[in-house]
Amino acid sequence: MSNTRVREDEILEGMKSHDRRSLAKMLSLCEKAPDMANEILDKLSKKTSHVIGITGSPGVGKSTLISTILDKMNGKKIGIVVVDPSSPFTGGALLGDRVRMQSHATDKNFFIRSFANKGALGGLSPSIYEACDAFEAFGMDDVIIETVGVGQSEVDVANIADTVVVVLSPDNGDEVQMLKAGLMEIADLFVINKSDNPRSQILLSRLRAVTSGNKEVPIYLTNAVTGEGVERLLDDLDDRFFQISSNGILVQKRKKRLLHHAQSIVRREIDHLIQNLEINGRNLKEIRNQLIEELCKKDDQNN
Ligand SMILES: Nc1nc2c(ncn2[C@@H]2O[C@H](COP(=O)(O)OP(=O)(O)OP(=O)(O)O)[C@@H](O)[C@H]2O)c(=O)[nH]1
Ligand SMILES: [Mg+2]
Repeated sequence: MSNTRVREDEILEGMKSHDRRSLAKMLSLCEKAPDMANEILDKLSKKTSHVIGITGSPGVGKSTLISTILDKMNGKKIGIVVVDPSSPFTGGALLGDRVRMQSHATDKNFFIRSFANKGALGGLSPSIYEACDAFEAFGMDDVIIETVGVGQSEVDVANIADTVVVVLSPDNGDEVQMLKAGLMEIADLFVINKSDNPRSQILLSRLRAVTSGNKEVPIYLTNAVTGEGVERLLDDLDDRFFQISSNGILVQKRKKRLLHHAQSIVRREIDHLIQNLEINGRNLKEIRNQLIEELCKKDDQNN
């Protein structure tokens, strides 16, 4: 048997016996060798976890909220995906996030994993779909995905999450005015975090005014540092999962997720083909570099 096959079998067996090291390997495969990851995942039965996307502008308190949520999870098994905001917007805050969240990393019920945000146009990395499947195959009760609400990633998160939580904060000036239509559309519920800031009440009334007339989107006020309001949010998240499981919405969401996952696999294959394409013995990178050089030369001559 080849080494790769032995490794695949080890991961498969490890996943079945809830071995955390195997889950770690599985998640690395999701990122580095998604085809192999999918092959293993196909052989595993999956729990339907509640997949919760938590999105919002940089610094609104998403990671702090997730840490507080984890504090309150008595015995629930949770997988957490933090989409590495490798953009200049939030690069600095990332280390802080990790430190806060990592205080939970040794808890055997939680598994935290960062993913590079390398999807096209700032969208989510396609490996997130496989990572989500891996957490479900491991038997997690909930899967939480933190993404920064800039670019395409917040819209993408709606393609994978069963419930999208949009977090706002009174720190960010008039956030309601800044709320992009896309974010409004994908929100299943809003959280106004940093309720200790008195301006949160103004934000609440503005948000109520903007959302009235649209679909009913509940709004929660939380203080992620003290935990105020977080329990109510968690109870309602559980209730919502129960509701969407029984009224057919979850089935629709899962169909949508499958479709987007399939599209992401096709896109990844095409990307791979393009990367490896050769024209007259030269790959695309060489051709592109030569083109850039020629264009720069022309530009120099014109100036
Ligand atoms: N006063 C107050 N501060 C908070 C609250 N929640 C978070 N913070 C602080 O806000 C800052 C940013 O919190 P993070 O949890 O890193 O925010 P984030 O949304 O994950 O940020 P990015 O991942 O960079 O987008 C930290 O200094 C937190 O301590 C809150 O409810 N009240
Ligand atoms: Mg964060």
